[in-house]
Amino acid sequence: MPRLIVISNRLPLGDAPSGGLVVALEEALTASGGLWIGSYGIAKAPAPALTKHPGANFERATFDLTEAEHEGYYLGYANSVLWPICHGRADLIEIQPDHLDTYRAVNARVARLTAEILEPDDIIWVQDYHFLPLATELRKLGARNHIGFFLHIPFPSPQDLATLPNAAEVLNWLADFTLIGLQTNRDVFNLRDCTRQLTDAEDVEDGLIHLGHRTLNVAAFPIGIDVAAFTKDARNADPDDRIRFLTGAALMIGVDRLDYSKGLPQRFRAFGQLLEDHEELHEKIAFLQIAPPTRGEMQAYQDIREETEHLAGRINGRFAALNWTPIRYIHRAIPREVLAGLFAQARIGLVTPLADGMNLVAKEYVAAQDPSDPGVLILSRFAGAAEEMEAALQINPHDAYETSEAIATALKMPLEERQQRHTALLEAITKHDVKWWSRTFLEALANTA
Ligand code: GDG
Repeated sequence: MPRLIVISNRLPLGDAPSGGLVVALEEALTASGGLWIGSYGIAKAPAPALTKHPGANFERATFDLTEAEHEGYYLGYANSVLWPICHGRADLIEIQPDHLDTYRAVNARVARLTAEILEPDDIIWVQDYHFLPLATELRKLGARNHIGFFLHIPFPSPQDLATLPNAAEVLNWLADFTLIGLQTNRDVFNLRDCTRQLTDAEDVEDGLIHLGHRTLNVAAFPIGIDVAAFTKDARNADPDDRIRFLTGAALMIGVDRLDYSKGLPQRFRAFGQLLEDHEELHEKIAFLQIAPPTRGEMQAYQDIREETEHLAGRINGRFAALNWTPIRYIHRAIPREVLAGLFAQARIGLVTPLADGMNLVAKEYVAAQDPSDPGVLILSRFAGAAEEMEAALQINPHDAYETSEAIATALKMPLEERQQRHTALLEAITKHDVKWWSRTFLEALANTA
């Protein structure tokens, strides 16, 4: 079995409970004597070679970034240009030529560090938008290995990608990967459309796109969760960690990194609309929003935090009663087991991003439900998960009326309909769970010429 090398921006280190990607990849890494490479910390002068970190079932190795690289590669080109473009927010991009230079330079260095330890039959799997040029850089160094790529976030439309000064270059970078995995069919369509419109690619028969001397190999591999493990966490959750003092109100939960793509202000406005239109629901619903901080050093994230806090305060100020707080807003991370128990307790899971590659919270909420009395998932049509989770109550998150009426519908939904929807959703997330995702991608990569 060829050795698997995974490259991602962050390396899972320490004893923290395993994240989704680790669960997905551990088996293949362990079985193949594999290696995971990722960034570690900030250093004045990055080490000239990868640093090894023993202690896992597979090898782990890291590289450091300088302060300037963190600024230009991570905060700059990756998160102030690529992230907003991929989430339909070209209005937020901050184009700075030196950030692109730094992004290229970090990718070139990671390629060089990888090439130093690379064997000819290793299989490489690169994760996410931090490493778009990595295959190009590895090819320049002579690597002829199978190199796969998976994009966790949406692939932009041609109109959005065209706002990049180097749109054609980005598409050419991608063509150097052996196989490109995207979350949904919509993303595959966008990538093909971008390549046709923004490069001099040629279409050949069977829908194959040729770019220079290479063929673009792209397909959808929707990522999933470890359903059984999450269900178990939910069943075993400590009852003391649940919300007490609901005084008869049904719990509605939202869990999202505090990112502008997640649509928190729109969600809060929709909840305000519900309370405005449905006085009979006052004190009958309590909304818990958990929103751990992320990328807090960036202005766009400080703005979304301020807007969200302002709205929560306004809605509570307007509608709260002595024994009822409409919105509980928590701006910090909650332990995973506690989260699973809260999902189980919640009558409604509210997942309303404006754009999202997949959205695992939607799948976790479904996995946590008691099949004999399940809650209702309200899901944005713009989450990648909407393609598979047709049995959710799907809404347009920009429409506060539609969203608020969906909440009212969910609260009234009879048991039989809740069960039918839950059975269909559970089937969908079980069919494409996280192990299916990694196995299917790696098989396809091995079989791509
Ligand atoms: C990217 C794409 C794609 C959240 N808050 C807490 C917490 N979480 C966990 C959730 C879930 C994960 O973090 C978030 O995953 P999502 O999929 O919802 O979103 P992103 O972080 O934006 O992930 C996304 C994903 O990559 C995978 O491809 O689905 O579209 O944007 O597992 O439960 N976990 C704990 N405490 C929290 O407070 N313990």
